[in-house]
Amino acid sequence: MEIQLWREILNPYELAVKELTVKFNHLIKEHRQLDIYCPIEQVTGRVKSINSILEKMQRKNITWGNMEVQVEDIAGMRIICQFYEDIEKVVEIIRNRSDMAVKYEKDYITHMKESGYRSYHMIVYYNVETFQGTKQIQVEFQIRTLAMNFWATIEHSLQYKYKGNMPEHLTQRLSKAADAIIALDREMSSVRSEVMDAQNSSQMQANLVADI
Ligand code: 0O2
Repeated sequence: MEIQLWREILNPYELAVKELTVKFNHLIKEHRQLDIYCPIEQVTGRVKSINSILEKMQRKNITWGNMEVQVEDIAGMRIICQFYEDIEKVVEIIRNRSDMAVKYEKDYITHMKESGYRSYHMIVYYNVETFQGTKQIQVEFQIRTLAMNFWATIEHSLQYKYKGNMPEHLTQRLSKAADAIIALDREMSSVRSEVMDAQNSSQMQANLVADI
């Protein structure tokens, strides 16, 4: 397919990723200004690469006519939380938003993938305004803790390096590391209230200094 046609297809997805990045960052800012603990630590977004879209279409036997319906993660948002408990709060925020509607959710936290991957996925419908009018697109949200993200980032790089043929010893080490991530998230949850207190008071101090 011509590059110009790809641009036309991907443009609304780029707009959606930009808009959603601004919106969720603004949410973080609002929490900070109100001195309220924010369940969102960091927000990133990306539009899937053309190669990655083509690879998925081939792997899942997706036709051109069905591409925008069946490739649900052309627009991808990643929301990183400090604590395991924050994930549910973010999920609720997304469920309750009026600018998106949930298509379905996949809980890879309760149901960890065989690889050890853990994350909460939500596919949502989102409207963007283009010069041709309103276009409804799908966006995949991945919500996970800092620790889960650390594991997924390293594992993703190794998957890329070994192109799906990861040596068994590495798979086993990643599986052990996934267990360690579960333990780490549990440990951090157990000190959550103390950490939140510390962050609230340092935020209050920062605000006091800013007010002077
Ligand atoms: P990228 O670079 O993030 O775009 P699929 O898994 O693609 O066959 P499905 O069912 O649409 O099909 O998606 P799934 O498994 O619910 O979620 C796909 C995305 O979740 C992946 O996107 C990854 O970002 C992430 N993911 C899923 N499983 C794993 C895993 O075992 N390890 C890591 N590191 N990430 C995972 P893409 O398209 O792979 O890549």
